[in-house]
Amino acid sequence: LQPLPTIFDNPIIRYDTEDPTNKIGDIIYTADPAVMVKDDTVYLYSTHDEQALGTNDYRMYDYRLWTSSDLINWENKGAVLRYSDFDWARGSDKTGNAYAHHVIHRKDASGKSKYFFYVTVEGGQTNGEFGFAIGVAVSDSPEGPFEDPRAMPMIMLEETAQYKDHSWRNIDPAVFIDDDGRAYLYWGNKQLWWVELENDLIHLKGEKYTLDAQGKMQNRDLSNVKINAVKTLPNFEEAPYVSKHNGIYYLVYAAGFPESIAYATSKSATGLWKYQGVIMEPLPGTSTIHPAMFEFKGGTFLAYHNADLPDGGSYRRSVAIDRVYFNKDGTIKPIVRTSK
Ligand code: FUB
Repeated sequence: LQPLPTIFDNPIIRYDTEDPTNKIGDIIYTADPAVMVKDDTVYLYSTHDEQALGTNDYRMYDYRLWTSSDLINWENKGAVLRYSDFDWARGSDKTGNAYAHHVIHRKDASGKSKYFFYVTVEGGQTNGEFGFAIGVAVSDSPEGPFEDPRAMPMIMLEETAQYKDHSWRNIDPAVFIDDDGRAYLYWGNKQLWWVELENDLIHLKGEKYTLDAQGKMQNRDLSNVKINAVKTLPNFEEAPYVSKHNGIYYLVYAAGFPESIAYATSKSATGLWKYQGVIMEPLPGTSTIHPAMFEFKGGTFLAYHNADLPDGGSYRRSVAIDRVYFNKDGTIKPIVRTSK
């Protein structure tokens, strides 16, 4: 058995290239890691920063997939989903920026695995106001192609209308499937929200709708849907990520601005979340940090992003991984950042 890595050649994603070893080619900037583990393979889905040097805004059009069986060697699987794959995605600047996302898998009734890709893209508003919305695309393969089964977002601006001033309040989806099979969608900026999902993982629990002749959702009615706000997380900024380790539920998130990584623990996926502190301080050169905590071959790891590639910055970020170590009481030791 190969020992699990404790030191990483961070950032782990450096080049966009035909070379599947990710060792040569043009520099690629990646951010917002979301990790899915299946059959001894780690599927790391990242966003993709394409901003020109010296310009201060996000330019993000597609989602990239990187796979590994040892967390050291990464294979570049290219772009597996784009904002333009969502018919409703369109921002005020006629683009549809593809912000952070999450990918999970679950077997359907016939025992076949399905892959669910939750995204943040601009568009989909019904009231003429532009903002970010959360959607989902589904595939039979972790490498896609992913298709939008709803043809409309899951969460739009009106669902969180208490925060009217804030058009990017519905970002950063993370889905957690509990041991009893119930699934929850978490998301938010400044305010953390969660909602239970239907078994199909593409509708909100209680969501009503009709289908038109083309099978597209219409007449959406959320009057029976309960959208919950979590109030116990100090400095919650964005990027929630829920996972379970040794019987404890963990919620890691980006806190404050510039962002650090903080976390909370709970006895259930629905809270009450108890704040436990900061495990990584803000990083040089980037105001965001976007954590994802996952288990692989018996170890626990934290993926996040830094700005450590040449010409890196807040809009030219890079995915990194480090090891997570727990204290006996389940609290997390401060993460030690490594590089080679
Ligand atoms: O990458 C765009 C946004 O920056 C993400 O949605 C946030 O989590 C932050 O990383």
